[in-house]
Amino acid sequence: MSLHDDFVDAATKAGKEFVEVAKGKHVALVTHFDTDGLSSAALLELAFDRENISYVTMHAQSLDEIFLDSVFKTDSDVYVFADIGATVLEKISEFANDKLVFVLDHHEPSTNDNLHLVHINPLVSGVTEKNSISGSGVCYFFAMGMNKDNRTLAHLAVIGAIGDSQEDNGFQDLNNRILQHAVIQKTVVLSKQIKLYGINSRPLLKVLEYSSDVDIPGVTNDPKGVKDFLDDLGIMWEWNGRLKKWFNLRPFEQAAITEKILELKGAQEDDSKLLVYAYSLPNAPRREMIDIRECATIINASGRLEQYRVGVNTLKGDRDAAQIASMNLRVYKSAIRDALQIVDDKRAQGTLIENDKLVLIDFENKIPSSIVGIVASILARNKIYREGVVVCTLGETSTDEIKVSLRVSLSAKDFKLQEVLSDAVSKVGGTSGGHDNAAGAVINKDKKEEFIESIKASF
Ligand SMILES: [Mn+2]
Repeated sequence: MSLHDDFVDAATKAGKEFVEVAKGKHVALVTHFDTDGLSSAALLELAFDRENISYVTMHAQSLDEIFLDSVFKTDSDVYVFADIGATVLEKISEFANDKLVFVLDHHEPSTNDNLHLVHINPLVSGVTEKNSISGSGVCYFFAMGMNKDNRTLAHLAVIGAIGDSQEDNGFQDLNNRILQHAVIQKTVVLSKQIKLYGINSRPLLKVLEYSSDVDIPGVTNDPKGVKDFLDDLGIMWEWNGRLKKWFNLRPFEQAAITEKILELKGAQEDDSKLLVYAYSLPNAPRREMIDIRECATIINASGRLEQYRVGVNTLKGDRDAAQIASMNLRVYKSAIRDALQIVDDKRAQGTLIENDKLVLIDFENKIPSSIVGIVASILARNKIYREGVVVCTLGETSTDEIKVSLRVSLSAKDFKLQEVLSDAVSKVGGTSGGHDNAAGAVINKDKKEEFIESIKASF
């Protein structure tokens, strides 16, 4: 048996064990707040429903003591952590006392000690390759142990894996097994498609104009070229005054566009780079969620805006939730635009802390604190700062705390951001976590100035 089989075995056995004790009882479910975490929640909730297990679901970006305390105060019969928990196993077991806990995760475990909890993790089973399986994938095999009928939920684990960027022109072994289950269940349709992003959500004209991934000669970044291109193929880009989208085209028109693009690219690149796998959800609650990549982006936005229930219910197929989720994506994108505008404004006013080692932006309460991390990542990736400049962003949470994110620009090496941050946090109190080139913390609002001074002194 391979290590992959060992892992699947461990996960399904745990699922079987779980259902025996949890049937007809109450479960507290805690998941990560990103697409993979929300997919884990949707998958497990549907599996719980099938067994008459009642539940309360909570979501978090990281597990601090206040949060764990509230989890174990729910007085549930069983506790399940999904796509979260592996990095704080000791802390969980401390709060759990003798309660029955399952941790279903794929993050690096904080200990190998056999604590008093069931920990299902590919890394524990010795599966060490990167991107082998997502948190929701772990939940999928666990749910298969609960009841084989849960194979109808495989598509949720495919969404989670794509949300965690585990797809790279196909999947690794464990994810691939899940994909096969979903394809057989017809909950995911697999096809090869020209590499155009936003194909179901943006008008065809825009999809072609912004096709920088493919870089079509005479078409990409050329609005007139796009129209000429479609005219030549005899394809109309609008109908009754509405701009057409890819799904409005007939299959032969889609094929003609694909062929023409491959022809225009000629011998420059081989087709395998231009044609990518497309994963579609035939039962998606809305058109723009048919493409799993787009669906994952939409779910992520609801998570970032702390509208977890909207994300989970959308994944469970709720049409009303899906409508709000689509709106949330627009809200999220505009929040990011606002944040970047604030940076420009502050720079113009000279109120930005910016030198050749550190850029520090205090967003106060002007953006949702849940996006300070992503904004720091965007700034660090944007090539506006030279390699190795540390970007620090701060924002106020709704509970009057300060969320801090640290990133290093252009993935410079030899940084120990987590150490630097935990040093600074240890002086003012609070919690921190992360790794060498991305770290985050939560501190008390009263300690903000002191903390900023300490970070400034660190670089
Ligand atoms: Mn994950």
